[in-house]
Amino acid sequence: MSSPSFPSSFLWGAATSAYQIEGAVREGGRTPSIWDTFSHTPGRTAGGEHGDIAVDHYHRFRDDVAMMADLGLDAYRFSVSWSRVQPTGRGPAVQVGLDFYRRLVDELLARGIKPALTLYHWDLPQELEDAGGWPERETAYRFAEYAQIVGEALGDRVENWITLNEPWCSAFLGYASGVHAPGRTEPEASLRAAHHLNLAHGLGTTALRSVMPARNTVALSLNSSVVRPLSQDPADLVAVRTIDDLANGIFHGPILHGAYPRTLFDATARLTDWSFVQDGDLAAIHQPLDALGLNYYTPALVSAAAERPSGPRADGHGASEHSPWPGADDVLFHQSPGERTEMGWSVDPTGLHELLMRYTREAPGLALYITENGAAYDDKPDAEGRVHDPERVAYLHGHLSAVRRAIADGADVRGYYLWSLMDNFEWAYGYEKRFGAVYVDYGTLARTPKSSAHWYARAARTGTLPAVDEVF
Ligand code: PNW
Repeated sequence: MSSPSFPSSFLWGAATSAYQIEGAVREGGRTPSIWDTFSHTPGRTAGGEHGDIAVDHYHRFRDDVAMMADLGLDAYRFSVSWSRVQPTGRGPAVQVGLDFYRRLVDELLARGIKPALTLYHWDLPQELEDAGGWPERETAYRFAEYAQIVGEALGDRVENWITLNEPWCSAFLGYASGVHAPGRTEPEASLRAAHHLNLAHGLGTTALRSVMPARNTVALSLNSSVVRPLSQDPADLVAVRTIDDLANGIFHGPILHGAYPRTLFDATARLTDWSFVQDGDLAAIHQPLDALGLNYYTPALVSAAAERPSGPRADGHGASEHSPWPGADDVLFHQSPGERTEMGWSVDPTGLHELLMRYTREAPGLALYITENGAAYDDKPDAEGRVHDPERVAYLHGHLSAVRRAIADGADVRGYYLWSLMDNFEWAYGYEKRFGAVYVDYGTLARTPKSSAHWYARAARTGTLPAVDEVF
């Protein structure tokens, strides 16, 4: 049975990030980022795993680009390692670092693949963390300088730019729950981090525009949550509001509308008076965007809690006694119904449709991209070395169908980047969680497209979704 088509200009892409795939952490003058430090600190990542070698993309990028071309991808989203380009997080750039990305981009362009460059996917130069990290305002200024350097170097060949990936994770997993680098558990500092990430986005956008051709686009990627109430009880609806502010409004408020939600100030009043927001900051943050990137995996289900329960939380954000939701001690997270991926995240494509429609209302006329969507499954090669991943095919089919439905309902969705091109270092979970459409053998580092990669390649080629049981 054939399905309705996507617009012919729809971009079929895949995404990765620097620390998760590159390896070569000491080459070309690169210095440690907070993820090098964190992953080499005992007890921080599963099995003590780290990205020293990762999937060795730094040395294999030509083959990886050839593989993308074989899969018929239109677009590839990658990130730049800040400390490869500016080892101390300040001052002049290292040419070797910039050259790596220039070669990668040229290889992509030669194969007709559009690069989408993310400036910051969580790997802050350690020196900047030693000076205080994102809770310090200075880090936002450093980011703007770094953005300008990369914009000057690559603005002539990269059209699509993303300032930050998922500032929620940087601020709240990094500085509140501490399950991500730098592993700090300071609720007040995490709110300052969120504001300085917003400021970095705004100043970075302005810096990019000052050095790049006007045709280039600047966006950011949010892991905006779809937050649902456990019941229609008014207290549960307040819980939704609180989490929606802390997950979404704290970023899209200032970025899209030039203001933080008032209810966010109420919820966090016990922790901070927000006096770190200086005059002019909101105007600096509120820069026109060319597009908004949305990363979607699973919805959240919340209720009000009479008192904070003890024991591990059910929010799927990793094991920590410390909450990534500062000020929301009165909110309880529940496991959403339905089937789950290896991450324990429920599979629910209706959340993606809801998210796209929400941002269509929130930012009328703004182009939207899904800059990440995908799932981890326990993939294993069979006797012939083939990797069959019907669950991932079903996940992609369901979520791409939701995207198409949103387009039919009026959402201006321009493209989709599957997370991830290939298996890689899944942060605190190490290498055990496989998100790739391409399987990586961690012994040999050989790449083998899974059946989902072949399925996706067919979708990209035809602009329609093959049936889930079609295997290529
Ligand atoms: C995103 N959460 O991470 C990242 O952008 C990717 O680098 C990552 O590999 C991918 O999704 C899969 O995890 C997230 O706890 C990590 O809500 C954690 C959360 C959300 C996104």
